[in-house]
Amino acid sequence: CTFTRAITRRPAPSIVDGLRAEDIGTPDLDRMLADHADYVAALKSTGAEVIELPPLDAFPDAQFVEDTALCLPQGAVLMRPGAPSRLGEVAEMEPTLAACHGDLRRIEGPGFVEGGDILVTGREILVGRSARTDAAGVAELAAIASDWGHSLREVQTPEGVLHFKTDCSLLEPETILATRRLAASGCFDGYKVLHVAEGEEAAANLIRFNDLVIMPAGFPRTAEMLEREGFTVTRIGNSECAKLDGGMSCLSLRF
Ligand code: CIR
Repeated sequence: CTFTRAITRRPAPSIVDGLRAEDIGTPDLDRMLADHADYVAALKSTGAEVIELPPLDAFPDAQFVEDTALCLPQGAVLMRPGAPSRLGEVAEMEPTLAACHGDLRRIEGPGFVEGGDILVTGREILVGRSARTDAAGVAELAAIASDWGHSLREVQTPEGVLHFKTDCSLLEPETILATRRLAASGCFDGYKVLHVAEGEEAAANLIRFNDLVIMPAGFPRTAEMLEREGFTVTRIGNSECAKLDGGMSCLSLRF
C-alpha cells in the first residue's frame, strides 16, 4: 500500500462516447474534470508524485488508465484490452512507462487482459476472467508474473460485472473490501474481508493509496464502516465516471 508515484490522464471531450453497459446519462466534462482534479490532489496529498498525461480525444475511455498496464516492483506489463476501442490506449501509455518504470513487458496476444481485472494483494496476483479478460491473456500474464517471482491465481469476475475490481479493492496486504456477491464465490478465502454496505455495491471500487482510502462520494454507510475500522477516508465525486462504469481504481496507475 506504499506508492511513490501515480499516472493519470485528464478526460477529453470525447468522454460522451465512452463505453457503458447501460446508458444512465451523458457524462458532463466540466464536472468530470473537477472531480478528476480532486482525485489527483488526493493522490498528491499523500506525498506521491503524479504524472498527469494530457487528454486523448481519439480514445473516449483513456482517462481509465488502469486498464492499460500492470505496475509491479519488477517492472510494468502492458495490457491488451478486450474492448477493441481501447486497444490503442496501450501505445499511448507505453512511452511514459518506458521512461519511469524499468523493465517493460507486454501481453502480445491473441489473448486479452485489462488492468481492471487484476488485484495485487500482499501475497499474490488475482486475475478475474471477464468479458474483457480471457484465459489466453491470463496465461500470458501468469508467465510474466512467474518470471518476476509472483504467484498468480485465476478467478472469475461475476456475470454482468465489468471488471473484477469493480467489486473489490485492497485495503491492507491481507484485507479486502468486496461486495457480498463477489466474496460469496470464495475467491478471498483466507483473507480478512470487509463487505460494502447493502445497496452500496458501487463503493467497492476504491483505492488504498498510502495513508488514504480514496473512495467515491455518496456511500455513507461503507465510508463510516471503514472509518470505524481505522482507515482515513477521502471522498471524491464520481458521478460522471460512474456513467461510464469507471471508478477510483480505473483513474490511475500506482507504483
Ligand atoms: C470501459 O468500459 O472500458 C470504460 N467505460 C470503463 C473502464 C473502467 N475501468 C476499470 O474498471 N478499471
